[in-house]
Amino acid sequence: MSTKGVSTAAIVGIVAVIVFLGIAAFFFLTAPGDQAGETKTFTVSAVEASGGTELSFDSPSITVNAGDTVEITFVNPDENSKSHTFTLDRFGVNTGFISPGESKTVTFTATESGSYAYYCAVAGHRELGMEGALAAQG
Ligand SMILES: [Cu+2]
Repeated sequence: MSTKGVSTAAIVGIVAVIVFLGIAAFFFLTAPGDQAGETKTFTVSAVEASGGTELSFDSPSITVNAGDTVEITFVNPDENSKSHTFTLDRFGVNTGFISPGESKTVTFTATESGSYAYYCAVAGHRELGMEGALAAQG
């Protein structure tokens, strides 16, 4: 009987610890998430300079919170002469080739914090400067 009494106390103690850890984990895990989950919108334009020998994005960096829904409108202005893309491999984003005068909006969720490169996937364009970084904070 006394053996059973000890084991019952042990079980109650273990359950109490598990409940405490569960509550602690709930607050630890949900607190950062409260700040995420917003929708952030950006417009990124392709820039051609020096007769097309210097290429870039007008927004070389984009900052969001991890968990945010990110909506990017990629614009290839009419005055440009080449097609371009907005490609961000980590989150499976690719506008495909966008001709001068056209634009395309892509939407994705920045599911993980970190810094992720985006670039133009047309051969040679990334090397000429068409790259940037998306920072997902948190
Ligand atoms: Cu390009």
